Amino acid sequence: MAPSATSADIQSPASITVKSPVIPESKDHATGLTKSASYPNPLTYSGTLDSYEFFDVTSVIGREFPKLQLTEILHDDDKIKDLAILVSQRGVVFFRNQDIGIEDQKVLGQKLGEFTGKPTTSKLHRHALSNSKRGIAVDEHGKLDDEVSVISSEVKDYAILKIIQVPEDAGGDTLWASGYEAFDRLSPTWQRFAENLTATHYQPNFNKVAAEHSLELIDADRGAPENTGLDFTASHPMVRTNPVTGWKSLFGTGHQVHAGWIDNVTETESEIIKAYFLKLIAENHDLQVRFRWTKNDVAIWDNRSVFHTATNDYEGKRQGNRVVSLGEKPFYDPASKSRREALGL
Ligand SMILES: O=C(O)CCC(=O)C(=O)O
Repeated sequence: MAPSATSADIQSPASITVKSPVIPESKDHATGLTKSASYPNPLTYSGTLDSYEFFDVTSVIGREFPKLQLTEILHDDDKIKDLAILVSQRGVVFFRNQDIGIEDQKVLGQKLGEFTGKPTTSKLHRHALSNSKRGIAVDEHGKLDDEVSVISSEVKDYAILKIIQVPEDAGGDTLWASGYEAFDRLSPTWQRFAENLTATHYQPNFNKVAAEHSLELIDADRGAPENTGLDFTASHPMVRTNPVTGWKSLFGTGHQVHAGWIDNVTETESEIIKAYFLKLIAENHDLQVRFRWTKNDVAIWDNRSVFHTATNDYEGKRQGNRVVSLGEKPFYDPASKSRREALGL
């Protein structure tokens, strides 16, 4: 999947400003205590959503609930927790023609992270650039909100995107690629190699766009205490363990390292590694899922373990609201398993 031509903010926000990969803090649900000296245990889906009609869009990524309204389950904590686990397992989950409003979209975003043990200090993301200062309302009453990024053709753990206007012509699909499956496609030798790499994620476009258009970037209080500053660089493990599933995912590739680099190798080696990992997610269409939006559809995905891009192939107006729940600092647990290994595939 090639990086979007249009988007300066197509990022995993949790991944671009955190300073170093460390063992995460996580909340133990049994004791309510925060533990920082060990890796979290994966969570188990309890089956509370099985009574709703659903289908898997591909074998490795994507599930759709064609009839379920998110507002029906919003106040059922067991179902929301199960939903978060499903999103982490399937990468992205789709819902059609949703009546959820922006305030409930925010409640959902925060709950998805909280119920799966995100640090208590991680809230909803406030995007450095794509925030209320752009003056784009999130609803019909003209409401401006820093915790919502308006995705507009006219002027990103869990991300919830509701598309409220689809292009009148056609197109504007979104594609997601599975980082779990990308890791599983590597040879064992390259898997061990990747597990020992870190990459510096770097996003120079925010400062560039801000300078070009005389915009002010938010440099503090972007939803988590670590998420500050305007250099937009962070070194992260190349292979990230998803704390919810416990599965390994290829992480340091795609748009977020386009301007970045692989640490501790030569520049040439860095470019070769980046190019190969990008090829892996962009050219294997059988680890991707493509979603054709209709009005008021919602997609929820886990930015720790999937890559995504919009498709800029339409003429008409397209608009949506995105809420992102910030998670933990990226980490790699050497004892974690690949998805295929964990599922016995
Ligand atoms: O517009 C889309 O389809 C995707 C937007 C996007 O990149 C995001 O929400 O992070």
